[in-house]
Amino acid sequence: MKYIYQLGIVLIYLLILSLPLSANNLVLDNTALSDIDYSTHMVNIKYDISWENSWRNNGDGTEFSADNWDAVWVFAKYRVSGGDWLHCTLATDGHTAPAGSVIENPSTGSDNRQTGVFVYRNATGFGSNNWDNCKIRWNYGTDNVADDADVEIRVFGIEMCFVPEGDFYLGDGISSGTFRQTGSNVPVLISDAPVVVKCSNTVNDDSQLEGDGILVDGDDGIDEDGTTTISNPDYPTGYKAFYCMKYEITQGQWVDFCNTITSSQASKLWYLNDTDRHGTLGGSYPYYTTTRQDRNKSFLGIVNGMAYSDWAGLRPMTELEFEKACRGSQSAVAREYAWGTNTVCPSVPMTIVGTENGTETISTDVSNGACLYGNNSFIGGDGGIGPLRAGIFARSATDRKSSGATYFGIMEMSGSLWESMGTLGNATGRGFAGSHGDGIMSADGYANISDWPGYISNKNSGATGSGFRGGAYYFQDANYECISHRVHAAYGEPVPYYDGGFRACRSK
Ligand SMILES: [Ca+2]
Ligand SMILES: [Ca+2]
Ligand SMILES: [Ca+2]
Repeated sequence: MKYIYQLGIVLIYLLILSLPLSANNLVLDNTALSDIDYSTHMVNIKYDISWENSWRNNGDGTEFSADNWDAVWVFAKYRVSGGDWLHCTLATDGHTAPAGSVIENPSTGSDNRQTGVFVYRNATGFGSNNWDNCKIRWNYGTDNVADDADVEIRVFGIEMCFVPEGDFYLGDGISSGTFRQTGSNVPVLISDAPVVVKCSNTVNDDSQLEGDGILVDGDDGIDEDGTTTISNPDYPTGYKAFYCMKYEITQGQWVDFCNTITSSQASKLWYLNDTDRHGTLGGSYPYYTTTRQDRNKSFLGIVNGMAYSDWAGLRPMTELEFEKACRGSQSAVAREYAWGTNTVCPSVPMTIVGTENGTETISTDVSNGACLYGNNSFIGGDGGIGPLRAGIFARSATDRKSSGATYFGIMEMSGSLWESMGTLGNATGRGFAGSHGDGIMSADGYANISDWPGYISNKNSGATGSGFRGGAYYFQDANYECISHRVHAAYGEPVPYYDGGFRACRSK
């Protein structure tokens, strides 16, 4: 869909590209520019947005009395006269939220660039959102776009869940490598007071974490190399509020990403491999395609995930945030999964019902804990072994166990694909200061945020500072899916494997 506008006395041709995104029924369309102000060099990017199974809860009087909700991270890319796609710097005010919605400006990074906004419900409720004529204010003057430029716009949305500020437990007392208190395998409470975090037996953490431990103060950061003085006040400890992607990155999201970067960047990040249900990607730059938009994207490691995070204005999560996002305010359960119990669905071949076009379902008894593991071939659908559609276990009006949902409604944190994130297990990982991506990768397709885990060795395809959590479809041993299992938590692996996925987050 293309529009040509004539605004004011200056002819401005605005070729607007409408890009519906299908990430579990999230649709952004009817994109247009409006309300241009030549004196301030601002213009509204208008769009309609809808998605299903949205919610906003009021607190129940516990520590998590702040609301919990799902949201969409909305950001936009532009290009002038068919040049490279660049990131739209938004204004910090002047957005228009339709009735029933909120548009929230996020915290900004050290460069003070506003890379996107969060859109979510303005009141308690559950169901579909359908908001027309949302407007976000683009400060095109800051981006050095001329008033008479020929501009194309693409608007993107990523479903996320809000994780409020509050105390939480690290460790489950028994999983391999679990975080623990000093003296025993007892889970450790992260609060706004300092506490020493250690880990149990593991082969990948450094001697500091396994030995004396690391001082963690929820709202004040960590002591990177010991147990006495906070030296990294910006380390994302999980105590402070953040948003976490509701799903692992999908094939559709990866296609959209690779079609909106340069060809040389895409040559580093686009990867064809037919192993384990990944052979549904095709096409060529900048017209990459997938026949399975909503399938979780495999063959992603920390290097790929950080590139996506930088481009989207997000950041990697830490393994502390991972446990907070799963467990919430609840007490730790020995060998617990993302849904808060230690039972898991049986490792048997699952049946996919329907064509895998985003409407398919799973017909399997998952009442004891829904997740994908066990290395079994599917019956029905496309068959084979590998990842499923994002959120396929989600069921309304049931408990967390049968949906596999975390305390905050986040999906596939146990099973599906391994997720790369920042580790507490070595110095590089502990140097992570939680900086956000600025929308712009390096020319050669890497994230270029200096404090991110793995950044220093990025150019050599390294991954020091990162590790894996949450297990994957490949494992027959369900212990890998436990949320405190840390055997690979400091195992930086640069090569994107068949069972590797990624999700990003953003500080509130
Ligand atoms: Ca404190
Ligand atoms: Ca996962
Ligand atoms: Ca960057």
